[in-house]
Amino acid sequence: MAHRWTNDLTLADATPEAAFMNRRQIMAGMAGMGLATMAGGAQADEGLTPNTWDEVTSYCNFYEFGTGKGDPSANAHLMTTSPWSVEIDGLVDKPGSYSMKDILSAMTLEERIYRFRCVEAWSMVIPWQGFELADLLNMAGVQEGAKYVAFETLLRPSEMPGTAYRVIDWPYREGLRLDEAMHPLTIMATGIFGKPLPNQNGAPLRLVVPWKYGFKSIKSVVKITLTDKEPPTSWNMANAREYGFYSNVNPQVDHPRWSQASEKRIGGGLFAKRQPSLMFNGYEEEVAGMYEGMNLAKHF
Ligand SMILES: Nc1nc2c(c(=O)[nH]1)N[C@H]1C(S)=C(S)[C@@H](COP(=O)(O)O)O[C@H]1N2
Ligand SMILES: [Mo]
Repeated sequence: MAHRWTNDLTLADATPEAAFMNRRQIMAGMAGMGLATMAGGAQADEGLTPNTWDEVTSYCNFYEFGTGKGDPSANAHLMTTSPWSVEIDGLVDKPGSYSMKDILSAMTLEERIYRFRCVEAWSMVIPWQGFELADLLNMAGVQEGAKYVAFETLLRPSEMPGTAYRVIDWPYREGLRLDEAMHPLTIMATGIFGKPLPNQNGAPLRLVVPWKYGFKSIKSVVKITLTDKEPPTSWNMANAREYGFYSNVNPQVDHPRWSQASEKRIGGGLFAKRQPSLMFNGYEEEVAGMYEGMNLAKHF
């Protein structure tokens, strides 16, 4: 499903919802034959039946627009997402301001259906469109000595009513180790369900790291910095005891205030059973090697 982005072709043209639905049926059929359809370990099993558009776009966390699950869908229309550019700086060969247009014309968009697991112990399955973060970082030219990647979300208080409250120290900041950032499962998403990313889901460009808790998947990114030091991250700064830098999904390491052993699948209905959470959110085979020899309870 790899697809070359051109400026006269919108993502909706590339993957209209009807075609997407057909693809879902095809995937369901392949699942029946026991075939894996996705690179990167995402198998077409029952657990990967995507959530609905309404679930993904109305049950959100985007604290810049309020802390309620419905606040982002109610308020994120206030955010201007065009024009948009991303500042890429630090240990790169070509630092500068990259416009969304320049980025999209250079990147190959593809579809990735990923499990998404929030640290609050709920989960969804989301069909993203986007490109590998590695491609963007390689475009900027990662210099020797870079060990981490830091990200920042737009901070525009006039369009973000939630930033009037110091729930966290704005702007929202996240970070990855360089090998995590360069991993082929790590994408920058530009769309969901074959449509451009709605503002509440982090338009026009948001990180998706499927083996980590959802808060690592920072939305509406305006700045990417390559650095040699572990960067400060918003949730870790807010409460280091509860939110570690790594935040890999790990059913064996509980949050100090709740168990991470199971999760509630959004849309499962009021009486749905919780489902067991998976090590690295089901991507263990692909990513565990990056953490070999690390004490995952200590580096949580
Ligand atoms: N800038 C920013 N990014 C953010 C958040 C946020 O509040 N602000 N919330 C995070 C959390 S806790 C989760 S679970 C996911 C939710 O993504 P979704 O609403 O698209 O499902 O976004 C993450 N990225
Ligand atoms: Mo989250």
